[in-house]
Amino acid sequence: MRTLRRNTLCPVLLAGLAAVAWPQSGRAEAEVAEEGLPVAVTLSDGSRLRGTTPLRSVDLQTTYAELDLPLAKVARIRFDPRREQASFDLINGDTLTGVCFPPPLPLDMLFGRILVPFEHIRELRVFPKGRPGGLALHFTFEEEKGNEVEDRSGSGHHGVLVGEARRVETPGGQGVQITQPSSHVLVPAETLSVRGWSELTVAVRFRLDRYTTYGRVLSRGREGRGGGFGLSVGGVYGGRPYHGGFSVRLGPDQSVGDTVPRYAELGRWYQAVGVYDGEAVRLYVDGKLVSSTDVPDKLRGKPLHEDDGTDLFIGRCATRRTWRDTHIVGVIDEVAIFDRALTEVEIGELHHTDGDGSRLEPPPPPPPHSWPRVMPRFPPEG
Ligand SMILES: [Ca+2]
Repeated sequence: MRTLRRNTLCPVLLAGLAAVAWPQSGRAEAEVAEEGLPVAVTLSDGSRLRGTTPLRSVDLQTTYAELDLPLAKVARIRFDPRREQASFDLINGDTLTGVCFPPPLPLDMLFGRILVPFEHIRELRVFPKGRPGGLALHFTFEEEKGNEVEDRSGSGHHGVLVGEARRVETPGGQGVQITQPSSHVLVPAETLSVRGWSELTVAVRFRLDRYTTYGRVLSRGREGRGGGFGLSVGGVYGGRPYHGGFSVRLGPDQSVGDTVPRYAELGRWYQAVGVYDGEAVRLYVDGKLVSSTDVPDKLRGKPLHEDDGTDLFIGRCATRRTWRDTHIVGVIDEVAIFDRALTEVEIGELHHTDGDGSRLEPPPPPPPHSWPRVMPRFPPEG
């Protein structure tokens, strides 16, 4: 085990540890990997490290108490440049500030364990879900019975077909067709919440057969109030094309996102991917970046916010539940949600590569019977 010291933060030197930094046996490595919390560390010089840490808690001295905060309840820790204050964003949306002098952070990376002194750390983000690749929900709509929609990520975020939503043939086997205002796929609030997530990626494949007002493909919210994210492809309003976009909610009345001109032609399959990484909100269509909005300074790095009772609607708007034109008319397939920001390379692979690594023809036309599956694992950031 080695301690990362001042002026030794360059990736070249870190990589140089590779040959000597496999101290544990294979069994011990597996135990650490199973138990460790995924984290991303931003250092004072701006470089970023990803890995897992076996650290369970951090002491924080506030003006009123000394707290031993479980790291699994923390979304983000920020240190001010003079190290006089630390700010803890918790997964329930609370923020605590105080004085914090923890021991060096043990970080298990691709090449073994290093110790990162906290005086080098500007920001630490924690990903409490702990699944490989951060996949939190995956709907393929294949081989299912009744109205149940199975979450293939293993996270238990199952959904249900509502109203007239029904399974139909797609280039990826089966998907869900939506034709009625009262129809959608529902993942209820008690099943999935994105509150407190530091990062997010959502992906969906769809085909529109007719335009409605918003083209709201993925929508979190409860009646009258939006949730952690929303993704629209656009529609028609007053006879004119209506914009689409991807946005995230970072506070009760604070959303960040971008609007883009309606991009979906009728009758053609697309894949849309929305990403939030704390710094920017991005929208990709068919693997290519189409918009990017920087998060304002005062909101930068904030975790996602949403209220209790926030559902996920797939195929219609979750907030205007009584309106008759906020659904889509079309077909949806391959919905995936990750609790981390996928890189541009990973998004390209998500679009073009299936789990076995075989290449697919780029759309259009849609490939016949072999859509990409979400990859079970991802290479670490280089
Ligand atoms: Ca499918």
